[in-house]
Amino acid sequence: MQMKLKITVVAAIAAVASMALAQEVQVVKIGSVAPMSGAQSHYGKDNANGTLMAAEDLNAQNLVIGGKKIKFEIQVEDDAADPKQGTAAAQKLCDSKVSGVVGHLNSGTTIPASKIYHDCGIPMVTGAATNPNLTKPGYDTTYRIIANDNSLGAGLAFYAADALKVKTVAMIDDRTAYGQGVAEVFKKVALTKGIKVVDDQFTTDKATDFMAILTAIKAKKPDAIFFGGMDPQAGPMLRQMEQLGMSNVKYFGGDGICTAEVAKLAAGAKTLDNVVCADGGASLKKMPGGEAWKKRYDAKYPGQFQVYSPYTYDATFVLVDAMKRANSTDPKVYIAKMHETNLKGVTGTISFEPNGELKNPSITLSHYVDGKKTALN
Ligand code: ABU
Repeated sequence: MQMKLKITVVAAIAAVASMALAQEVQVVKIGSVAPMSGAQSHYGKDNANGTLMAAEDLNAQNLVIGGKKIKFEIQVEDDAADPKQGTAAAQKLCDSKVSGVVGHLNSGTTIPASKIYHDCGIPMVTGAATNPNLTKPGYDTTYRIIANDNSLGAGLAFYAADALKVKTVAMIDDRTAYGQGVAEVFKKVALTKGIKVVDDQFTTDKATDFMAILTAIKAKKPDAIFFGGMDPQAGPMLRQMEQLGMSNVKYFGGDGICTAEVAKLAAGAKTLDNVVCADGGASLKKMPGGEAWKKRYDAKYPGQFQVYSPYTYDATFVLVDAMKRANSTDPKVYIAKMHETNLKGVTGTISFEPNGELKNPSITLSHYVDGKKTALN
């Protein structure tokens, strides 16, 4: 009788202890890093919004990992699209002991930062940086959930040659890892398709006056310009093309110009109608649940949608999905589960190649109709 009572008391104490443990809340920090200041801050805000929205949705699930209730907190860092600030932000996130990182946005910041995350053993998932060199070192900490520039540049070159019958093109890039890289891919594939490259110009990711290079290009009478760069340059460039009477010149670019903002920055220039750009994934219409997700996003962050937030949303879920499968939020433990990812996200089903690239990436070409980005495929 006494023995039975003892066992019951011990069982009750164990149950209370395990309930207390389950109720203990552990804060798990996830880093979000992108340009939050400067001319590219609209991309950065959109990226951070995707991650914040994911954390809110995950917190509503009251997840228990490793016996503890988990509350996710997002630590937003600003790398200002600058490689040096990018590595400083990466080191700060390592020092803050975040469990994972969503970012960076620019290839020029993401590539050097990826080594820092590798050295401190923290997985990073980018939903925006597209330079193929990112995954070349084969770090087990580096993942990308968007198509890379090999797909974007080639897709645009095929469309230029096959659908639009472009015969001559002038190249411009902003000398960043992304801009130069995507322009090189486009050029290489365009040449194989018989397109003649009549000029090769470059600028910077800070410039806003392109009159000199556009005037030089105009003299070569190209059918099209390919611009490797971002919208703070593409917008004014489109305006200046109109001022120079280059209204019939097609204008190609990758995901960096495929934003809502480029239409604003072009400020009514008719040349916006000549833009064909490529995103490294499905259009929102074709994403599973994409339109419903966008409605929720717009309600939370009116007027802030650009390009990458569905990917940063999914990137956050990818990290947490690996934590759940490992039953640990410790990056040194859950990292082993990253390669086994098979997650149905907003952007599609996400799984990885051995080097951390997305398996089966798709691209979407878009143009602008009445100032609104509209998918072509
Ligand atoms: N993917 C275009 C913008 C970000 C980057 O790769 O630099």
